[in-house]
Amino acid sequence: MKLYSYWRSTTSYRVRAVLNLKGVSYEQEAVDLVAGDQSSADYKAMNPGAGVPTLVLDDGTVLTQSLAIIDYLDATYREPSMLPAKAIERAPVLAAALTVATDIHPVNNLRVIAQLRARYGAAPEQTQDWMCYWMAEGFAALEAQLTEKDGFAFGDSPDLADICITAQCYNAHRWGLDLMRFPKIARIEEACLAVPEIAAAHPDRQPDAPQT
Ligand SMILES: N[C@@H](CCC(=O)N[C@@H](CS)C(=O)NCC(=O)O)C(=O)O
Repeated sequence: MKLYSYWRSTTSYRVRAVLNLKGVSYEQEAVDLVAGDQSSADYKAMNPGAGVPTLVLDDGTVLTQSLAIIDYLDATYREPSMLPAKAIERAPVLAAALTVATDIHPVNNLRVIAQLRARYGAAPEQTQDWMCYWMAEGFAALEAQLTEKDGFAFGDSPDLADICITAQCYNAHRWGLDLMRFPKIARIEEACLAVPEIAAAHPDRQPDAPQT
């Protein structure tokens, strides 16, 4: 299978982490978001949402939306599971993952920042303030939801919430949000990055990341 992704994309990071945890082999095709590759006609024919990731299966089936891709992977490659089997335990994990995926990420997306700049002339410090404001709002809500004791968000192995949180932490560092204010989240990131499969999904380790 082929994953269309961008090294810095947190939604791509989520899917890479799950593919790695489940031991699924895949090739990556870089979609350069800064160059605007996501808006090309060819790419939009595959992913009309003009975002990464897109997963193309070996039979040519195209999957979009990181959480839908993860759901497919979780149903197809059962171990390790990304969600608890019991509905009562699954709900809080999904709630935490969705806090990242639907409350934080959309207002922090590249296209939103581009519009803030283009329509309102936002200066770099204003876009940084915007990014950190929404991440801090979401992280404060998350911090109150998580049952983390000394490691993962809810259980004793990484689940969907851990993956979404860890990916979002990359963006938090990138934009200068101090994670000391969110000790559970900081510990979750540390625990997740100690897992080799998740560490291998980190943006800096992707083939399209700038080589330093
Ligand atoms: N909800 C979608 C969001 C996909 C998305 O927009 N990804 C970002 C990168 S993290 C992107 O491609 N942005 C491109 C843009 O805003 O132009 C998902 O979870 O897959």
